Amino acid sequence: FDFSRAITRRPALTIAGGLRAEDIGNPDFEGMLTAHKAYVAALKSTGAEVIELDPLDAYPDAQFVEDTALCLPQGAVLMRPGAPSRMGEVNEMAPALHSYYDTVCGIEGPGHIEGGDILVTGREILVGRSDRTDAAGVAELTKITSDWGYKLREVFTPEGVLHFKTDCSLMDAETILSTRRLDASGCFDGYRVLHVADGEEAAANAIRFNTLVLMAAGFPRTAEMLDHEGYEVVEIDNTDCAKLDGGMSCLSLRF
Ligand code: CIR
Repeated sequence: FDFSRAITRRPALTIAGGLRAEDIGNPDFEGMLTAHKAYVAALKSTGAEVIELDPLDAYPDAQFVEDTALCLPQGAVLMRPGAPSRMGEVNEMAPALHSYYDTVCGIEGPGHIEGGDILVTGREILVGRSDRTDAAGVAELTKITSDWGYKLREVFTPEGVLHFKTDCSLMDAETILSTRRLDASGCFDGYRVLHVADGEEAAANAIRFNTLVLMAAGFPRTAEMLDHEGYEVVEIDNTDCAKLDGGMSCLSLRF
């Protein structure tokens, strides 16, 4: 959770074309832009460099940059999204990664894997199989990361949940913030687990970024619990991103 950089991409005017599991109305472009600016400002306030890429009108989900790559100290791995409409976002991300990394490799397929399903902890890489991430994608990533000395463990994203990290986030090397439903699967046994408050499941997609925890606004009991645990919480309006199933982690690649 110690990062010197983050890559973000400003939302495109075409955001209403973004994917969503359930239609609860179109996101508002201005609202999303304002929230995005607050998100970038919070990242920058920790002293990190934030690279802000231009919007991509052809890819309405492209602001959710996290799904296009996995950034590790040894190198970056370009993903192979399970959502066909998001496949082209990967090539759009490649140049930015090449300018910061000597080693950039990619998932060649036939499998699929999206960054939202990958949680890197202090001791391992957890990858949740989901509708977007399959066994072949996990196997290909395992090969790459084992060469870099990582232990990768395949786990499962709960039914009906978009990504593994929709339901969890890393608070520090040993501490995970999780929904009860995900923790009940046993995938975090051996970690210190903090549960989001019941009814506040959408608060689980947070990020620890240097000294801060960025979380979606509107989940007061979870925010208070994190505050009591000693974390410095910054709340960001996630109203419009939530309409596209997006949250705090999706909006940046952190390294
Ligand atoms: C999608 O369905 O792919 C986008 N509308 C939302 C992606 C959110 N990404 C993430 O949780 N890592």
